[in-house]
Amino acid sequence: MRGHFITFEGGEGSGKSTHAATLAQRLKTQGIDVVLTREPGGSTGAEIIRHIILSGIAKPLGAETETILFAAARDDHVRSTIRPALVDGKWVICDRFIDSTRVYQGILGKVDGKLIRGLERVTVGAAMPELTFILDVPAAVGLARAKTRRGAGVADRFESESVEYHEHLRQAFLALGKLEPKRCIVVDGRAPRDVVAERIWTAVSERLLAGQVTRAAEPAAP
Ligand code: Z5A
Repeated sequence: MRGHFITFEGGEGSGKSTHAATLAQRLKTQGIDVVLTREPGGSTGAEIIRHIILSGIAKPLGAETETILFAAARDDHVRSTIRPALVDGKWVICDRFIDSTRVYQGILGKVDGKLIRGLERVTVGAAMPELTFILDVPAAVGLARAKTRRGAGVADRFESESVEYHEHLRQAFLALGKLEPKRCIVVDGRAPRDVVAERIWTAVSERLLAGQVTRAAEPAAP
C-alpha cells in the first residue's frame, strides 16, 4: 500500500475529531490527497452499524457481541474506504480505529484478547496505522467538553458511562501508548487547540512528510 495511514485515539471529548480535521486540512494545503474518516462508520455499511451500536440497543447482548459489531463495521470500512485509498496513494486519517476496540472492549469490557486479535487480523490485515495520536485529557475535562458540545441532545451508549469508567479508559490508552511507542504518540489534549495542532503537525512532518517535502523542494534537474 503506497499511502499513509494515521489514526487519532483517546477518550470522549479529547479533541480527536477536531485535530483529525485540522491535520487533514493542513495536509491538503500541501497538495496531498487526504481521506478523512471515522469509526465506527466511514462507509455505508459501517455507518448503519454505528447507529445500532451508539443507540445502545446492542448493549444488553454483551461485550462480545458489541465487539463483533465493531469488527463487522471495521471490515466494511477497511474494504470500502481505507484500503482503496491507501492503494491509490492517498493519506487516510481516521478518528478512532483498532486501539478503541483494544481499550473499550478489551480492557474495559474484558473481552478475550484472542478474540480481539483474531478479529483485527481478519478485518485489518496489512492496513495498519503507521502513526497514532493518543489525545490525553482527564475524564472530567473530556466529558464536560462533550456535554457542552451536545447541548440538549441525549448522551450516547458510551458517554453515559461513569467518570470512573472514563478515567479507567484514559489510563488504558496511556498504557497502550507505552506498549507501542514507535507507532503511538501521546499528546496533552488540555493544551490550547493551536498548541496541540502544532505538536501533531511537527510529528507528521518529521515522521511522514520529511522525504516528500524534501523531494518536492528539490530543484528540477537541468
Ligand atoms: N468505540 C468502541 O467502543 N470501540 C471501537 O472499536 C470504536 C469506538 C471504533 C464513538 O463515539 C464511540 O464508540 C466511542 C468509543 C466507541 N465512545 N465514546 N466515548 P463518537 O464517535 O460519537 O464519539 P467520540 O469518538 O468519543 O468522540 P467525541 O465525543 O466526538 O470527542 P472528540 O472527537 O475526541 O472531541 P472533539 O469533538 O474534537 O472535541 C470535543 C469538544 O471540545 C468540541 O467542542 C471542541 O471544539 C472542543 N475542543 C477540542 N480541542 C480542544 C482544546 N484543545 N481545548 C478546548 N476545547 C477543545
